[in-house]
Amino acid sequence: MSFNTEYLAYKSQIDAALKDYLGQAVQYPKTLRMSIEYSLFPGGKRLRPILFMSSFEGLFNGDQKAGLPFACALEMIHTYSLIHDDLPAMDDDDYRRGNLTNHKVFGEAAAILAGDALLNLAYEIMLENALNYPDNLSAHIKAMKLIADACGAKGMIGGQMADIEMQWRTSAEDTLEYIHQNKTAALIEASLTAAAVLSNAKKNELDALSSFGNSIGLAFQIIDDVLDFKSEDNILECGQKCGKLTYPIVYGLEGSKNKAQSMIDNALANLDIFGERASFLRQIALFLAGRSE
Ligand code: GRG
Repeated sequence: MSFNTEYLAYKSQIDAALKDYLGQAVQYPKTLRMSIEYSLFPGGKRLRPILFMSSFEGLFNGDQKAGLPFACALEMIHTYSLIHDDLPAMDDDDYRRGNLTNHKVFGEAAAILAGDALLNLAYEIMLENALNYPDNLSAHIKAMKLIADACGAKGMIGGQMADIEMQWRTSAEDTLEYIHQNKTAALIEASLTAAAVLSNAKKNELDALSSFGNSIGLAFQIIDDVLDFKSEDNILECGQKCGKLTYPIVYGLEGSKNKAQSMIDNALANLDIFGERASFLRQIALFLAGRSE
C-alpha cells in the first residue's frame, strides 16, 4: 500500500469514528453542536490521531477498537486548542484552514464552550473506553495521564501562556524552545507515547517514540515558522513589529531549515529499533519535513 493510500485509510477510519462520537455526544443545544461540528469537520490533516493509530496498530499490533477512542480524543483536544487559539483574546484570527474561524461564525461564547466541550469529550470517551478493558486498566490510565500532562499547565497550556506573555527565560533560544516544546511538540509526542504505554511497550521502545515524537513535533513547528517567512528582510521586519519569538527570528531562515533537518534526522534514527514496522512513521516524518502548507 502506498503512503498516501495508507494515510487516507487511517484518516477515513478516524473521521468515521469522530462522526459517531459527535452524534452520541451532543444534539442540543443546537448552536453548541453546530459549533463543534464546524471545527471538527472536515478538519485538517488528522496528524495526531494518525500518529497514534499507526504506532498502536503498526508497531504494537494494537486492537483498532481499543485505539480509536484515544485517536479521536487527541483530535478533539487539538481542535479545542485551535478554536481557543483563534479567539480575540489569543491570536485573534479570522480564518483557519481557509474558512472563517469558529468565533467569527458562532460568536465567542459558543466558540469557548465548543472548545471546552471538546476537551471534556476527549476524556469522556477515553474513560468510557477504559471501562471496557478491566484487564488492562492501568495501561489505559497511564496513557490518559500522559495525554492530560501533555496538554495541561506543564504542557500545551503552559506553552500557549508563555507564547502570549513572552515571559523571558534565560535566553531567546531557551524561551523559544520552552514555548514550542510545550505548545506544539508535547501533544504530538504524547500521540506516540500514549500508544506505547497503552501497549505496555518496553522502555527502550517508549523512549525511542518519545524522542521521535519530540523531534518531529519541534521540526513541525520550525517548518511552520519558516513557511510564514519569505525572506530574511521579512524576518527583520517581523522581529521588530510582531513581538513573537519564532525560529527564523532567533536562528535565521537557513539556520532554522538546518535545525528542522537535524531534528528529522534524529527522529528517523530513533525508529531504527522498530525496523520495517516503522516504515509508515518514517514516511510521516519525511512528509512533515517536505510539507509546503
Ligand atoms: C489554546 C491552550 C491553547 C493552546 C493552543 C496548538 C496551539 C496551542 C496553537 C496553534 C498555533 C499554531 C499555528 C501552532 C503551529 C503548529 C500547529 C499546532 C499547527 C496546527 O496543527 P496542524 O497543522 O493543524 O496539525 P490541522 O489544520 O492539520 O489540524
